[in-house]
Amino acid sequence: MLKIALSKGRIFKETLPILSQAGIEPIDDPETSRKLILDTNRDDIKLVIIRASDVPTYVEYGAADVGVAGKDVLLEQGSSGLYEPIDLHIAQCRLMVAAPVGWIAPTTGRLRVATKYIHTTQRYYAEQGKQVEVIKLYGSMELAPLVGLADCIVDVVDTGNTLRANGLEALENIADISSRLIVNKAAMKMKYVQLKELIERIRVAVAS
Ligand code: PRT
Ligand code: MG
Repeated sequence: MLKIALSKGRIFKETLPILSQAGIEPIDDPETSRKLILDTNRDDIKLVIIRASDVPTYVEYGAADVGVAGKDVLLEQGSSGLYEPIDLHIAQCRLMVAAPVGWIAPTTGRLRVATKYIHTTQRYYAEQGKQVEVIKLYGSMELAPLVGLADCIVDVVDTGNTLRANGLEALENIADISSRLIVNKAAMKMKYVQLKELIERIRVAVAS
């Protein structure tokens, strides 16, 4: 049995055509079903539906053999305990610093940066030798500079519509983001034949 961990929403939607090309079709639709473990047309493969930020954890602990996770999540949580064999080129976006339009960074004092990517943000500024105060948020980062909680934010940006709607603009690109196939290291040994086959099918599907 192989378990594939996926999050609802854009990752599920964009992974579905790849799985389909690889010969895997879910029986239930996670957007309408309340089931968290979905059967597929293959009785040796199940899909496990979890929060995007929990996918690396499930795969690292072997609760799922493989998963699909955004590079933003992998950068933030560290992925040294995982194999990351394929860039799926889906759910693409950029991890960026954004601030109110016309904002000029102060030359003295500590910058206050609101984000859910606290480790990545800390690392980004540390590499530039800048001391910043990172404020951890769980969502709606765009609000923080508007109400004086922070000077700027670090968040993923796709169209930029959310930034624009809130009078913010992107200033610096920290990383180009896409979703990756991740694989449990022990499973790669124990279920080598099954996993190798799955990975190769997905590789072909992504290339086509
Ligand atoms: O469920 P949970 O809230 O824990 O997770 P999540 O919100 O991170 O999940 P989800 O499904 O929203 O995102 C999953 C992955 O998709 C992320 O980890 C990214 O790798 C990737 N991705 C790609 C994005 C976006 N594009 C994106 N635009 N994730 C989030 N957004 C947000 C962005 O932060 C902004 O607030 O969508 C909003 C709209 O973006 P604009 O620029 O198009 O307006
Ligand atoms: Mg979300």
